[in-house]
Amino acid sequence: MKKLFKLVSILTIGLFFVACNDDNSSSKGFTKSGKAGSLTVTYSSAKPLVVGDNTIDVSIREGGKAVTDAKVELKVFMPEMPGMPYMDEVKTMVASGDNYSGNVNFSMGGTWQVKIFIEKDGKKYKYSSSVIL
Ligand SMILES: [Cu+2]
Repeated sequence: MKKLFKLVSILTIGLFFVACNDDNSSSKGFTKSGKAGSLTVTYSSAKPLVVGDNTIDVSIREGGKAVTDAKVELKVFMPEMPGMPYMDEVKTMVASGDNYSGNVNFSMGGTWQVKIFIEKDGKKYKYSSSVIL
C-alpha cells in the first residue's frame, strides 16, 4: 500500500510539472520551419502572435550554414471572405546577425497565409506557410 501511495504521489507531481510546462510553451511564441529548394527556412516569434504588431525573425540555412547575404521579404495575406476584403502586408526583413527580422502587422484574427521570398546569388526561392491567430 505504501508503494502505491508513493507511485500516486510521483504521478501527481509529474502531472503538475507537465501542466506548468504547457503554460510556459504557450507564452514562448512559435517557430515554423520548412524547405525552399536547397534552403531551410525558419520563421519565429519570441512572443505568441497577436492581432497588431509582431516581431518576426527569419533564419535561412543552406547545408547547415546560416545564409546572411540574402534579400528576404515576408508577405502575409488573407483571402477575401464574406464581408471582408482581401488584406495583405509585405515587409522587407532586415539582416541582423545570423537572422533577418521585421515587424509584421496582422490586422485581424484568423488564418493568415505566409510567403517568404528569398533572393540569394541571383536565384529566387519561395517558402509557403500559414499561421492562425
Ligand atoms: Cu479575414
